[in-house]
Amino acid sequence: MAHSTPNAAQINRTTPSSELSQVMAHPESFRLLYFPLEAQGQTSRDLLAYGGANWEGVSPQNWLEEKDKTPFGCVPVLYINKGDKQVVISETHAVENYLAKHFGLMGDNEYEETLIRAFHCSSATLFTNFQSAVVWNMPEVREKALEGFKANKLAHWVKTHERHLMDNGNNGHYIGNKMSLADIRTANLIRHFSFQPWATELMDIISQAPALLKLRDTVENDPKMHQWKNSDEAKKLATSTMAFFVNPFAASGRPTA
Ligand SMILES: N[C@@H](CCC(=O)N[C@@H](CS)C(=O)NCC(=O)O)C(=O)O
Repeated sequence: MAHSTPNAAQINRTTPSSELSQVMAHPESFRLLYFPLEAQGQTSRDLLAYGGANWEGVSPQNWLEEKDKTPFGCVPVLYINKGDKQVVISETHAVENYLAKHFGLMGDNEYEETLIRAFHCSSATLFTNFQSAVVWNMPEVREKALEGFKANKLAHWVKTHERHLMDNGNNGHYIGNKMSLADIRTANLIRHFSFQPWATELMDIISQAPALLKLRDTVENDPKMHQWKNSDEAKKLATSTMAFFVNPFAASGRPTA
């Protein structure tokens, strides 16, 4: 979709922060800038869809030009609008935490919120571990890195998350009996593995963890999530994500050897 990226290289320090906070508390619409892939942008999209927000997802048209208009030179970036005011926030965790809190997905009290942040952090960290150790590693060492990732980081994540989910009654949620940011992040992580060229071997490991599968299914079968995932936009993102990760270097212009 054509759009122009506002210049948010500098954080707004002229408008009183109390006014900007009001924009965040009572937003009229959102725009999320991310590449046309699920990956690191998908949890924010899911949160916007789940929350029934007035939002649109846009992709960079000319990334090299737009990069310097973002706060940290990377996406996702969330533009929050109210009247003629706009708040721009960046960094995945900041965006996801804001959206989740705004849509009531951070538990019922500080203890639950902290646990949700912990589960979220654990799954988000495994995602970045996987991306740097395997996906973006040099092609000649990738298979070996994958073996290490499966045996160590992934095995440990599966073991600990499965235990905590079982302790919560294997009800498809990390905390109590309701959806949270952590549930959505983990469902996306599992989905991310299923989009990889090594999906079968990664999913073989996760398939041995029934509570993790139950969580994924609970998130995906939630009526609001199901409707969003079956929209043309979401289906297109799933297709392009799968195609992208067959050879991520092809799109980035780095060596493919
Ligand atoms: N620390 C950032 C990292 C985000 C990130 O790595 N974004 C990637 C896409 S997944 C990006 O913008 N890559 C383009 C670039 O670095 O030029 C966050 O957590 O949001």
